[in-house]
Amino acid sequence: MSSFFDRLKNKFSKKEELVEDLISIEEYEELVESQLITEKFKKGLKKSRDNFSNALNNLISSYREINEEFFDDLEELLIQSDVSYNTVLDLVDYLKEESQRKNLKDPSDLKDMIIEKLVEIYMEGTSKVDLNINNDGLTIYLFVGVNGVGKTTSIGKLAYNFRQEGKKVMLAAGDTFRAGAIDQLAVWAKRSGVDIVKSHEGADAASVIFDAIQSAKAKGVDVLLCDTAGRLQNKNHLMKELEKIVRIIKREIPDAPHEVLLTIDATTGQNGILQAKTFKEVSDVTGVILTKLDGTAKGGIVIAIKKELDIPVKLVGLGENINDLEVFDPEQYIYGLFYTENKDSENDKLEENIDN
Ligand SMILES: Nc1nc2c(ncn2[C@@H]2O[C@H](COP(=O)(O)OP(=O)(O)OP(=O)(O)O)[C@@H](O)[C@H]2O)c(=O)[nH]1
Ligand SMILES: [Mg+2]
Repeated sequence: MSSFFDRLKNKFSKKEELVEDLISIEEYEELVESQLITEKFKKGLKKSRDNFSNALNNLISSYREINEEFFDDLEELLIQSDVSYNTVLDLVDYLKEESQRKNLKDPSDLKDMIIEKLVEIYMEGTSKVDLNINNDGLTIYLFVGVNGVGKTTSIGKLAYNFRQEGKKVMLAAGDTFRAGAIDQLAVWAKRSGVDIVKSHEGADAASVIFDAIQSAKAKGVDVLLCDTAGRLQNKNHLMKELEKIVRIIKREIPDAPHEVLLTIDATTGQNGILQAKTFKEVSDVTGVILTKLDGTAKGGIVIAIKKELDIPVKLVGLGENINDLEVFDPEQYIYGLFYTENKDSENDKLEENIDN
């Protein structure tokens, strides 16, 4: 039987579909679109992939046989990639048992097993979780998180994505706290070609969002994206402000906010997880946006979020450009993390042929 990873690879290389010449224009466009997304995941996860694959290859080639020391080094490597501690212990226990059971001696025999077990741990009960949309009227998303994680940037990118889908989008400048925050959001509104409701620095954030909801209703907006100030979980007055914002949104539309998206900077690693845990206790977080994956070599953080926070990752930031925000797809992610360049060169050639 082919391994999970082989099956994944077949799925994303789509060779069979390419050779079948009778596909409709819609199917063709869908195929090209899905390959573009695959490319983005591959590119955005390059650092993590290089780091992990290289380190794993080095480790494997530096040991002649499987022994305790090898497992210690492997543990360290995985922990450094931000796979959570408990997951690493489980994984290494499993490898020890399997290598004894199958009487394996050569470390290279463990390589596929490590990757496949990581995939299995991650995929346990996981599927792609779509963003919650209110089909009968206004959809409201609230963006929360500590300072500098990428809330405002993600709003700009998501606004652009929704616009591309033909939705009418509005932004609410609910960060009235940090100097320059309102202007920054206004720049994103312009870039993505959507409306913005704003007030002045120091204004009451909840009242800005209240005004935005009124305006969005009046103008028949589909999606309202609400920016908020970056706040540390121990700053009480900012946490109270967040509660007030949620209260006001609910008073206007009882089912809203349809998503409370906690933004986490992937480069902060385990620290980001700790912040997020406290955050989760005070707000009703419905999903995570994991930003700056392109800037970290520690893509294992996705596994830690799954295991320790139990909140679905809904969106990932794979770069700084407007089209670098993608809906999180566990299979695309795993593929981007583990695929190897050489084996795919055949597929790249096929892609070049499509482009020409
Ligand atoms: N490389 C990369 N950079 C990103 C990504 N997302 C955001 N950034 C950068 O991160 C920095 C901070 O982003 P902001 O959107 O201002 O973060 P914020 O959470 O709104 O920050 P505050 O408003 O200060 O709390 C900016 O320089 C962004 O360009 C990403 O996915 N990849
Ligand atoms: Mg911001």
